[in-house]
Amino acid sequence: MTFALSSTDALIVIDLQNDFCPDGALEVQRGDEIVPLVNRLQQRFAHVALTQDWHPAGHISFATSHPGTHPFETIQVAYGPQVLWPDHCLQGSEGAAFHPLLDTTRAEMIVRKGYNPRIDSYSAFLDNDHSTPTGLAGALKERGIQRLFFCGLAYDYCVHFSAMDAVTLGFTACIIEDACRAIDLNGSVARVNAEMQQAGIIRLYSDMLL
Ligand code: VGL
Ligand code: ZN
Repeated sequence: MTFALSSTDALIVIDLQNDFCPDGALEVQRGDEIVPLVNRLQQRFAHVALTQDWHPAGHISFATSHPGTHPFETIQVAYGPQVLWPDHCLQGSEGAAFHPLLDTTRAEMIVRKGYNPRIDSYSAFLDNDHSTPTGLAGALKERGIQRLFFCGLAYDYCVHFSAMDAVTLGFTACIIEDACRAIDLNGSVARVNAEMQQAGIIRLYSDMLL
């Protein structure tokens, strides 16, 4: 199966930042491998948006903000369970910068998320309280975009939550599997695959687009 792309399709590149690549603060294994493929995919789309995880010091998702906790533990916060992470993607830091080989020239929007110190934001559309919008959905809808293709890091966190919210917000959502890499914490990949299948999210491979 191949996909014919049109001007109502957009590529959403999630968090392709240094801290999620090898030797980064919250390394996703082989996260850097997808950069050349993501660059080629961008050439195929009339619309490209990038997201950037963008946390202040002392962010609620950092284990260091909760004495006695450790990274990768889950705690309860006001909006529900929150996985705690190593400090990462600090606003303005080298770790928060895009991978140096990522082509950022084609993006018509760069959406920053996770800048509220008290709410984490995995999704490109809504904070983890599921009520504070980033504005991306409105911007895409105003441009007449209906179908979204997701790639980037991490498959089982920010890519997954973005695709799920996209469906809820009325978009058709597709994930380009080989243009993602996963954290895979406590079986998260198997869990999100089941959830995404249930939600009608289409998983495909880049050769269907290139
Ligand atoms: C992400 C954990 C914490 C991601 C961001 O981009 O998937 N994961 N912050
Ligand atoms: Zn984060």
